[in-house]
Amino acid sequence: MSGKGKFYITTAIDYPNSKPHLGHAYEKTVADCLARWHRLKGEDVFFLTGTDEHGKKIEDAAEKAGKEPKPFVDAQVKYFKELCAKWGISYDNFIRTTDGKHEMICQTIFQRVLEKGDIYLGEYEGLYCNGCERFYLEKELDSGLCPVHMTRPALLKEESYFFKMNNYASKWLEFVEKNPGFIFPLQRRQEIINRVQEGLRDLSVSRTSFHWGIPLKNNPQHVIYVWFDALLNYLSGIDYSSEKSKKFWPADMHVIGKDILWFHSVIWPIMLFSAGIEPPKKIFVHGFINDAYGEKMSKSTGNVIDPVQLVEKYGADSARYYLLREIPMGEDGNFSVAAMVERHNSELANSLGNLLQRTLTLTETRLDGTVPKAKTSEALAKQLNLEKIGSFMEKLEVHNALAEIFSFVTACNRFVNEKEPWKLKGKALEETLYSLLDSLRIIAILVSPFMPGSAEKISAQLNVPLGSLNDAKFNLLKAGTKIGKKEILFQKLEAPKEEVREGKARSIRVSIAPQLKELDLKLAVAVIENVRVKKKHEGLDKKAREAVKAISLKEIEKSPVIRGYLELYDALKVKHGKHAVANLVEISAQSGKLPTINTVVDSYNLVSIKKALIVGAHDLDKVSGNVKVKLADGSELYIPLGQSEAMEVPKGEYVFADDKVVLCRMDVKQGEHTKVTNETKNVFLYVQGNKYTPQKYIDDALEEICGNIVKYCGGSWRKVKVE
Ligand code: ME8
Repeated sequence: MSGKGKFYITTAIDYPNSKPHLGHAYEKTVADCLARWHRLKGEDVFFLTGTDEHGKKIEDAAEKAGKEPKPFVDAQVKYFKELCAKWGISYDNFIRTTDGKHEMICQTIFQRVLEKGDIYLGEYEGLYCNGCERFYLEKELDSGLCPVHMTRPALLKEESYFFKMNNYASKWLEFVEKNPGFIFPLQRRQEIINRVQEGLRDLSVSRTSFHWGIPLKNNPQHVIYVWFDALLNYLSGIDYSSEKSKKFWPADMHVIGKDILWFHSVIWPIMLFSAGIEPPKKIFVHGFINDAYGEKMSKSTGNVIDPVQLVEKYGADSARYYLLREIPMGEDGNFSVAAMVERHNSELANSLGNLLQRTLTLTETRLDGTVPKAKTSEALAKQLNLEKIGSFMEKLEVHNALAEIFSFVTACNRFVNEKEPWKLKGKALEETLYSLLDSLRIIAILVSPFMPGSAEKISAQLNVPLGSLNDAKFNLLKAGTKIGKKEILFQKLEAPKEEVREGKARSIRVSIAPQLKELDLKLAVAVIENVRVKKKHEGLDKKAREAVKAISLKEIEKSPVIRGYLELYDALKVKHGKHAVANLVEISAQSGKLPTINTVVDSYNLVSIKKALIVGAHDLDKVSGNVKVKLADGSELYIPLGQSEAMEVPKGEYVFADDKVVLCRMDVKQGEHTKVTNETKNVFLYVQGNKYTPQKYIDDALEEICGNIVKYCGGSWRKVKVE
């Protein structure tokens, strides 16, 4: 230990009523990555995870399985431990709420709060959802159903102990004001504050209608409410009141999902206030993992991915890399094996794996497998921005930290291509290979929180110990080191056949080239699935006529939105004539109506002229792979509307290209082969913005357009993230 301080991090404890799912694996991976990062910094880390084993939900699941609750959970917990082992989750303790020590600590704290006068005995009548293990008010239900599980809560009436939460509402508000980072990300904070400001209801904290729980010391008819019991795992997991707990409490971070924020950010600190214990420092809320279509994974939909089988087949580091790189922290993310395999092949196998392979092969063949005496190229070393990586990690922007590390991997590959070491000799060869070996040593350290297995493999092949963040400095690789045995780091993976379910559009990724982002090109993108395109629609025609009447060409031409596009074209030094939107308005003004194409195109043209925005749409099923918005180098081909001959796109324009061809040019010179026709089932649509359009302006436009399309053509839509 370096004496740099402690870091106590926890995950939620999972209900073991069924096998673990990908959401559980994601949460543990996020927490594990942070735990490993803090260990790398030399901090004394304690990482706790575990299972939440009491309550009605577990009792019911055990009964269904024909077992007593304890043997049932004993068997189930094995799956959660297996998950941790397979995913490389480096916990320091795995707490089970059926552990005797935990039960004792719960009873003690409950008693303490009772004696303080914050708990009283009463009677409760209310609607209880077993899935959530909580009561609901009528107004909180969705057509009488639990909003999470879509099941009807049961009406329960029983004697219960109540916790007077409102005694601590103002203390809580003060605490949160003093600790603005307590709930992270920030946007979740205000909503919780508003709810607390409305006042807090007394919380029922014991149950008598079933027995699978921790009995109260003073009244064993009652078992402790499962959430009161579960939250205390964060204290019992470090042996509350031991030396260890004195050192590690308060917890630095509870990593949880968005559905249980209320319990962690309000109930938990208030329990601690009452018990006279310091509250934790931060509640870090991650988003949910959905399936490739953005739908919740559930057994009934049949879209559940078994996290253990997944890593057995594809490897833990690929899955960890994908989840940590793909999903901006705090946001929901879609998971598809195809997208994971794509990242694995391009970023892990081609980029990192290839760099290691090339460097080791050259060292072996040209330098007899021995690290030469040389120094790392300063130009290359400058490409690694450790400060930026560290700052992303501190801000909990784990995806950005990983992207920054990989931009150094790219820089190393560029260095190889520029230096062409296979052509070099003597000092030049030695300096080049030393630079690469030394950089790989540092890369291994930096990727170790994200991909611990691969980091170990890189170090072993370099034949150096992995080291800590202190060792992530250049020129520490010792000359004379004999490199280890070579081994392929990432085997290329076969992409599974994209599974397209009936009436469902496949998932698609969209990225904008950095140069275009710098010029403030913005996008809002959606997929609309299962549309029924018609030639025309009376209601739509009427709306279009009204829209045309309301618009003036002069105003459109003066609009800052249009100016933004034209300035963008000027910055790219490309020729442009009348703007596409102005063109559309002009044509429409002449005939008094928008040109009728089909109900999808008409639906978006309507918003396009109203908001002066460029909108493009394609038949998603004719788009190959993913879409990149990039600068044309003059060699790209596209087929203009109504033609069959391909022509070249002028250099300097930007284009929307799929994996094979250009779909359309910058001001929506739509290509022929992906245009939306009456046969189209699924649509890929985007709204282009520029420096004069706040993201919200184009997001709102997207929402309006998709609303129109669904109204006139049916189907449903979902937003697509832009990278
Ligand atoms: O809530 N994506 O247990 P749990 C990401 N026992 N995370 C998800 C997810 C998804 N699709 N589905 C669930 C409980 N989670 C309680 C916790 S803590 C004192 C008690 C997350 O098994 C969820 O948000 O239902 C939670 O953080 C964790 O998985 C365990 O969920």
